[in-house]
Amino acid sequence: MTHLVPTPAQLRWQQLEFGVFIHFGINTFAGKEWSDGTVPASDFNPTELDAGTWVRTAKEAGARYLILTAKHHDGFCLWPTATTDYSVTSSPWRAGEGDVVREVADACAEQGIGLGLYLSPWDRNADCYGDPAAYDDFYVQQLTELCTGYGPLMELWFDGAGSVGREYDWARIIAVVKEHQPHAMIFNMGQPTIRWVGNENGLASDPVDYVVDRTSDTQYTDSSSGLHAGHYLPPECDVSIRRGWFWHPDDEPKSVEHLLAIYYQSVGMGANLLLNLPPDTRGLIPDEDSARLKEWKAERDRRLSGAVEASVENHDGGATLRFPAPVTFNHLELVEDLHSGQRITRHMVSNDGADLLDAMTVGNRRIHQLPAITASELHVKVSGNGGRLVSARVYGGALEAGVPAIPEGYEAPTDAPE
Ligand code: FUL
Repeated sequence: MTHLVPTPAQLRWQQLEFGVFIHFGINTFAGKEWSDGTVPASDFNPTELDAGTWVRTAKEAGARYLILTAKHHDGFCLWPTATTDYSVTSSPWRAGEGDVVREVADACAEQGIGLGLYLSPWDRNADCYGDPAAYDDFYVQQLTELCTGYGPLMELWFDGAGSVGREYDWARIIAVVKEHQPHAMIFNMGQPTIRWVGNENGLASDPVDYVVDRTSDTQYTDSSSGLHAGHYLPPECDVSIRRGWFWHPDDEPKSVEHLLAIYYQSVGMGANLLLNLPPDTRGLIPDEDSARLKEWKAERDRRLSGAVEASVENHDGGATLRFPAPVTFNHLELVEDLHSGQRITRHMVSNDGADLLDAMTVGNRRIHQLPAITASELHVKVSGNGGRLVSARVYGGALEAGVPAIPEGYEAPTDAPE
């Protein structure tokens, strides 16, 4: 068993835990999830676009980074690129002088959160797409513009949709990132440093392994990555607050309960959560979505209130957690020391000889919701060579809180939307 260690940038990224995804572009105005590159650029005309409110909403929900679709599969560019006319420059918005990427980058910098960009490899507008060498040039130029024009980026999102069977010149593409944004995480393709969790429901499942053999467990497999045995690639769980990634008038935000279930099964399992908030045709996040986010954040805070920190004494095969006095709680949070890699493969917690839980990985942060119990000491039995906890705490601020569930029958859209 290998114990590949994270780079400092990977660890920092994992500790950010939660980011907001922004899907915004020509699709917003066409009412589509995927458009085919023929929707006129003149349709892009947000009436009240205010990137500062996007970032504020993200921050208020607890997000520590934001990823914007600079270009989706339709090829429409949210910045004034020199590579194509199919961009904000050909739109009436800000009289063709606007730059959404700039406004978002400035807002992120002002409000102190990290910025990441999504640049779809699949491009349904570019004339040169059918000529792989010419398109690699075009794509490298777009990526260079984004990597050099907008300050530090913390993540580049390379989406695999539409690219099955297509070989891009990943060595060249990744070299651009390495040269200009060496600390940025690379999502999913090329030479990834983080991976897709494998579904669009925002859900990880136990065990959440950071060292894996492959990047994509399902449909968007990248054959060119060259990854085989054992790479440290922590997962990111992407999901939209609505059904669609882009805004549609008849769509609605998920319930607080659904969002809570997602939180426990992503951040609470040691994976990052990337929650999409689609701005509407005004260029604003709909009020009902902002209100839902506030309720969700308040409920998370309520559940994770009344924290009592335990002292942690690691020993061979486990750890003893001691509280200053007997404490009543229904949440237990454990943090693994990841500096020498992810080592804990299983952990079992007991109190006074009674078993409380039996689960697999711990990782960056594992949150267990339990029936309320009072204890002054807990014993954690750990499997996995040299696994150590760095901290442990319990929360008892909402002892009556129920276990949230994903609504029955809910399934994220899976088919390619046309
Ligand atoms: C998918 C895309 O096809 C969707 O439109 C969306 O961008 C999602 C996050 O990734 O692969």
